[in-house]
Amino acid sequence: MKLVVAVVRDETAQALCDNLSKSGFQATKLASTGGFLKAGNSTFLIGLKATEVPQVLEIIKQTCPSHKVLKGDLTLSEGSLKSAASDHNRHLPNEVVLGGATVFVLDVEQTMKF
Ligand code: 2BA
Repeated sequence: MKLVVAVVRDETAQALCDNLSKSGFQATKLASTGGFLKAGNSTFLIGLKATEVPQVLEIIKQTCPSHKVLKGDLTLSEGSLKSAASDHNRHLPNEVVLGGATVFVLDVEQTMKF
């Protein structure tokens, strides 16, 4: 048994929920906040068989493309990003590449449902 932990942009979170569900995978979506930009993102917990990991990684890869955010773009839709940028103004690079997903694959010793 494995646990895939995937941090994705909020903008792609609903599509990821839908695509995982369509393919028969159960997932839990947690509201989370990036430590650097302090903008909201979503963290998925996906419990699955080891043999299913490649399929889930492919779904995540296809659903969550990476996204470049330029300093000048921070006034656009990402409201929380804008305020994060003002907090971090001196440290924020001109261009931040928000990965489509940051993924961790962990071994699970035991799983149970009561
Ligand atoms: P944040 O921590 O808000 O980071 C957003 C983006 O800012 C990062 O995108 C990266 O491009 C940039 N960044 C982060 N720390 C930086 C620094 N010290 N200096 C310069 N640029 C920096 P991603 O790497 O795609 O990460 C997106 C989100 O995934 C992160 O949001 C965080 O919530 C999570 N994440 C990334 N790496 C992680 C890790 N090793 N452990 C736990 N969570 C991680």
